[in-house]
Amino acid sequence: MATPQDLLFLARQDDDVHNAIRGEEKRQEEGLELIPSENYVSKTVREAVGSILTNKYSEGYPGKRYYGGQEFTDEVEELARERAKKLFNCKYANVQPHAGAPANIATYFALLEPGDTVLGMDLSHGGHLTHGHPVTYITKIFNFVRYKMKDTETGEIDYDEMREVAKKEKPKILLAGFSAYSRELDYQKMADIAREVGALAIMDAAHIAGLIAGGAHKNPFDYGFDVILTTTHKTLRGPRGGMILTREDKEIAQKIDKSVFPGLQGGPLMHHIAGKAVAFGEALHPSFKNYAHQIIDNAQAMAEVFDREEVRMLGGGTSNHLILADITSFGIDGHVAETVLDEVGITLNKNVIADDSNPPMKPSGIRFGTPAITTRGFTEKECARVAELMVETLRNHDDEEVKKKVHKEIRALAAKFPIPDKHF
Ligand code: DSN
Repeated sequence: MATPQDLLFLARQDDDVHNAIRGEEKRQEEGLELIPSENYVSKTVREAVGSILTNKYSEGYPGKRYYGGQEFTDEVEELARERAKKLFNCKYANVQPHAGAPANIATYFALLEPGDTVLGMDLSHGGHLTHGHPVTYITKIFNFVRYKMKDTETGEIDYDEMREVAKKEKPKILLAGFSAYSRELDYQKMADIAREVGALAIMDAAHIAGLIAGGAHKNPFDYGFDVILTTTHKTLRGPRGGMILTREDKEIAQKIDKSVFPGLQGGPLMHHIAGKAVAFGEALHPSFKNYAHQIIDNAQAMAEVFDREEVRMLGGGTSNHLILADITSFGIDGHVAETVLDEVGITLNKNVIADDSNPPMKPSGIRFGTPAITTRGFTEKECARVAELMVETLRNHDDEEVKKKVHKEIRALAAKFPIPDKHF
């Protein structure tokens, strides 16, 4: 983790913020991060994000900016774009979205007219808020319809229903992607359905971008997908941010550029774009392939333990980095499970399960995954042990002695695998 010198000025000048950061540093170092959308960036990425690039306004795109003094910002953004294109094998990249949600929203505005329809995954079956949940403003502008899993025990998507809904609703976008789904999608089937109804095929790869970049999962572009939306800070292990990739259609890419700026955002966060460039460079390194595969092997090792202990997993296990477990068999809800596991040094999140009858703040499930602990160097052996400790804690959720014992073992594991400054 960060050495004390990293915060030298902060330590001298602002005790309050300094102490809060030190507290978080300790929390990250001493606990295990199992939130599947989190990761640990390298110190190299942190140096770029903490750089003087934060001082610069750069509205526009390389070679076409609204302010002067852009020779180095242009270089940084070009590096990020070129590396992203190489990673995902596509022709166009917009690296300016501040996060995943603005990337998705900018894409809707680029490619849809008000009232147009998007067919995406139901939230309780694994989809994301920005795929059309009624609490979001985009549902006031666009029409969202949903597909679901056919079988929650295998995770198989109901592609027949998807085709029927697509034929009836005539979506302009068929949206793949998820934030709480543990299996791989059939991109060929989805691309075929999109073509059949004249929709664009778009993948929200926010969660699995690193698995795709590392060759551990299929690349939707290889099946004719038009656009990939993603965050950069999950399995891709970059700084917080978003990105939009276009396979080959220049007109689509130009519409997306205009939609990100000036349509939705103002000045790009050039320090974050530099961090993205560094992270993409790291993901291009051969060792990233091992990392991506290890994430999945580790998640499967955890799933094996849950299976053995007869804890129900949505989708019956995992083919990616995450597990969504129904923990009602322990006689608790997801909120209690999250709290109890936090007490023993394991951070994860409560989550709704398919067609959950419980409310989102007290749902029936927990969601956890392996991107961050894999960065720490955990292999199947340590991951299986963590899963055993999770089950033991959940079974004995009100036994203080058991929790104390588990916490001690978690701290020892965390100490044995410190968060690395370098990824290769
Ligand atoms: N918050 C992210 C996640 O945890 O999946 C998605 O927005």
